[in-house]
Amino acid sequence: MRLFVGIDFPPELRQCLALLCAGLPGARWVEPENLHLTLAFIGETDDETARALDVELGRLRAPAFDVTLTGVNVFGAGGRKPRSLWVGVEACEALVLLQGRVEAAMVRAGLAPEGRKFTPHVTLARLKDAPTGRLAEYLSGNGLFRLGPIAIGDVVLFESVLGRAGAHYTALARYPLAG
Ligand code: 2AM
Repeated sequence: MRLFVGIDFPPELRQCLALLCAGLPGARWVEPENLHLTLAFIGETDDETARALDVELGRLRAPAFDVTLTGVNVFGAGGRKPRSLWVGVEACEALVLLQGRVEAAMVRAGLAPEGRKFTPHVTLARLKDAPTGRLAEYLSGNGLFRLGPIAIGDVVLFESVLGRAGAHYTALARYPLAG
């Protein structure tokens, strides 16, 4: 099983985000139903570890909170070869706290923590040779994008199934945050 832990959004909010998924050549857009915020990528996992992770995530205690999505940006070698396009998240201590607790749950389940700095984001597209000028236009044209506050009431354990048309994400379990 290929797993990750994240946050999903209600369909109407995914539809708002999906409005950003157009107008850039070289972008392979994420399907609206797949739009999510990754807290921790786990990767290929055996059943026993997956069960241990489920138990530990079930023990996770963290408060529910609101997030606001804001702005658009790219990841990739110093901006010269951008490889993914994403929507950012306004600074949110509760989200950082939650991500730390998810990593702690992973470690208790016998998994290695991610190790890299958490940059909360919602990936909109993978980029392949997006023309520099068009990308700059896209980023400045959507720079004021803002969506929220969005109430986050649970954390989701997702399975990622890789198919020919790309990955499809299925929610395997939900862990409620404290009201
Ligand atoms: P990304 O969207 O920011 O690229 C499921 O694959 C999720 O896990 C993706 O949203 C992806 O984040 C994240 N992820 C993190 N590291 C990954 C990796 N090495 N391979 C695939 N996905 C990864």
